[in-house]
Amino acid sequence: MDLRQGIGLRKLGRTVDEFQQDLLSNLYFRRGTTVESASMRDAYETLSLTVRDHLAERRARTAAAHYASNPRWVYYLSAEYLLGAQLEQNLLYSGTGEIAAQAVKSFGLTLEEIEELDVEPGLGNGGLGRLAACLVDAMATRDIPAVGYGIRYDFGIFKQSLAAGGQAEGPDDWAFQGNPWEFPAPDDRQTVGFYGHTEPVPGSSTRKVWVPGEIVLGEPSHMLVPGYGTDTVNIVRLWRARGSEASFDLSRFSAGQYAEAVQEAVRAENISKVLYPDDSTELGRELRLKQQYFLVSCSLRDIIRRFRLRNEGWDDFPEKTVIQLNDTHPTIAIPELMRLLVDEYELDWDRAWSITRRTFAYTCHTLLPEALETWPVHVFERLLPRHLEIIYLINMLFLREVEERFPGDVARVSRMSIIGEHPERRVRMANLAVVGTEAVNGVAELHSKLLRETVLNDFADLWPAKFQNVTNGISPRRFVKLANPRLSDLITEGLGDDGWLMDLERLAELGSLAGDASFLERWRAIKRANKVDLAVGDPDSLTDVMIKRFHEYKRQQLKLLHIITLYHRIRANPGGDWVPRTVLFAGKAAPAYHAAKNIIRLINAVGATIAADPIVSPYLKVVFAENYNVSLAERIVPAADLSEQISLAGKEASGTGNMKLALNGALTIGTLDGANIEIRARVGEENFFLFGLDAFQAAELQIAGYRPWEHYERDPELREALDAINAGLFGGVGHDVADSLLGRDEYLTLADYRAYVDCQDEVERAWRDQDRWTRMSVMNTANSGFFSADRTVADYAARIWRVAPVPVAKDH
Ligand code: NBY
Repeated sequence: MDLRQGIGLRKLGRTVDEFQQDLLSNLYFRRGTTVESASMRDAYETLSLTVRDHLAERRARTAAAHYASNPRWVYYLSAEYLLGAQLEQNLLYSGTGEIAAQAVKSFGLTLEEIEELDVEPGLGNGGLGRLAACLVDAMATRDIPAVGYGIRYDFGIFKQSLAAGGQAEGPDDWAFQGNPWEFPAPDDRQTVGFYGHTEPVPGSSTRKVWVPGEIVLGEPSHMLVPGYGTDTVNIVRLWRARGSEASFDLSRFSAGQYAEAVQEAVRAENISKVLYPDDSTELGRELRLKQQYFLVSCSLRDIIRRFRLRNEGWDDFPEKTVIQLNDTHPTIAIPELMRLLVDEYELDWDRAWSITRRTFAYTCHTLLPEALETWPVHVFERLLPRHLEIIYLINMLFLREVEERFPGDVARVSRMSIIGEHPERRVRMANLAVVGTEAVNGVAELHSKLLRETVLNDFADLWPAKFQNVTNGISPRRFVKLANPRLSDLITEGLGDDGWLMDLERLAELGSLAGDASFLERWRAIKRANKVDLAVGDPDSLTDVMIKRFHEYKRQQLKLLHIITLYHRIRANPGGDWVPRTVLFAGKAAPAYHAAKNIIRLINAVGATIAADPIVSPYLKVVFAENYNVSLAERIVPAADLSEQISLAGKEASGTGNMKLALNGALTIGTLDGANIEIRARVGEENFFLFGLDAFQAAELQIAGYRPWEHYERDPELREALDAINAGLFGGVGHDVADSLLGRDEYLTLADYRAYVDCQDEVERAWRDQDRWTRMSVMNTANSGFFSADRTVADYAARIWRVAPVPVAKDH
């Protein structure tokens, strides 16, 4: 009998009583404990398992639908996923929130207290990792057959705390008490090789045999990724490194050499031990390249296994498979697929290359030249000798093509080469990613344009059709419905139903309510209530937030100069009619990025000086919230009045926090950078505070020769701010920050200072008219529907992936 057709599952609880029974049965049979002896942890695990079952049931139907249709699959390869807390999300997506709340109440518990035990898997650094999470959410919501592949790091992004006003880092042992959301799948484990040497294959000029010097196992587990308002449940499959059974040396153990006995296993397991905190400049650390290859090797074999379950031969592979590379981190997948096809499956080179190129697509997330990954050739040669040979051959054939198109253009050939020669020989991963893929995209209009015109200009000349834009987006479920329930209810009431959660452009209908006084009153009351919940400052003050990774190009230091200027103005005129402001910073700095950590230190020093000042503190408060992560973002975003998006134009690829804040009714003060430009175009110039140089002007200024010192001399308020730092007003902290601004000021902070401060004065004028402000706030929400990740995914699906949805049958 075919189980897939005949037997249905016993129904999962849909009433409070049934849900209670499911809880009990999971408590007894899966937790192995009793009501009398259950701990809070048992309650959390039991509830999670019970909710998970609802998704797992949908997962089974999803798999059946996918199996039946043998569709074209999207495989998203990403070294990072910032999935956020799971319990609250899965209660919502499974539609069990109400009955679960009542069921746990009968045990004397509340959902809120149980949710506090839910630890978010911090398997990413920032925007790139959170984008991956929003895209897999949207792919499931759009019924696209997809698998996200990643690494199951034992330790996620470090925990940040403040010690003496500076950033301290601690380990993030996120799964220390277990993770009820993942399913281990040891049968699908893979074997990965490293090091070793290659040997020729007699009679073949392209095939080689790679004899690795180290073998590591990759063991997958998956987390469920439910769609919203649909029955699709996709998965994210995460690989964890293990030593093989043979890696335990019993004879050494017996001889008392305990550390030596396990050293090989430890070495293997270190591969997935810890997420690299983006150090912005690549230090060429071998372990990171090992992680990348580990992810790629396990994932490609899994993708091929899945393909061969359903198909024969290789010609269909690019028809049935698209592999999206999330930045260059998984780019070794290109030579790895070539190696598998040529060496292991014995395809000839040209056929393998044609398949490979048609299978991959690449998303770039940066414009900073120093953030483009390169690896020293000698590191590659040692760790992945066969891959380096393949890269050399790819490069030789590619450069031949370039020479034919641009005869005699030696400079162009050396710029485009996958191997850079100076100052040392390095593999340029972005070049490899462009050469080995069918489509390349940036993440906002300006970013994609600058990629074509600057960083990847030579490639765009050669293959103009390959380059596309797909503007980023965010999940409205997590960042409006879950984060901001009050606003969600008001929106649903205003629009008449909650269809906007799957069709965010419908928010435009709110525009007509922006003239309704009672609607505005409620809108304002919600913002205030969210500020009360956040509890960082006076809820009636202007809550001004800058929440993102710390990086000089993002210019937290510009915000700081503005704060110091406000401080001076208030001190000079204590009786003035000042707009009370609470400035909230949150974000992590890479542990080795000293300039960014110095800015954090100065923020806290300035905050302390202000807090201790009886004249200024009634009007101005500076708060640094520790350990910014997805959960904290969900609390801050709904409470923000003003969103700081003040990067130097031409540096921020897109930004996604800017979208979350605008969608929740914060007004943006920002430069013409990344997606700010598209936000402004949609919400309207009159509802956006624009200032500063544009990308073109910034580049011109750099070329003409920028002298920050002149701004210091010309602008008394700026001079006063920098002098105050250097005079030790903030506990002697910040000389390094001031020196860097007066020295090179790489990101033109001083050049934009006056425009920024004047624009902040505009902000305060708008704030004084609360009706006007609230209307502007509504218009921001109403016109941000474009920034749904559902739209982003629809764009990828139509223009890059060429995939169609596969609906999953409802359970009857
Ligand atoms: O990707 C961010 C961009 O800065 C932001 O503008 C964009 O909105 C977002 C999504 O497209 N990039 C980003 O978050 N990058 C990283 O987190 C990252 C992580 C690791 C490394 C480099 C960058 N690394 O080299 O290890």
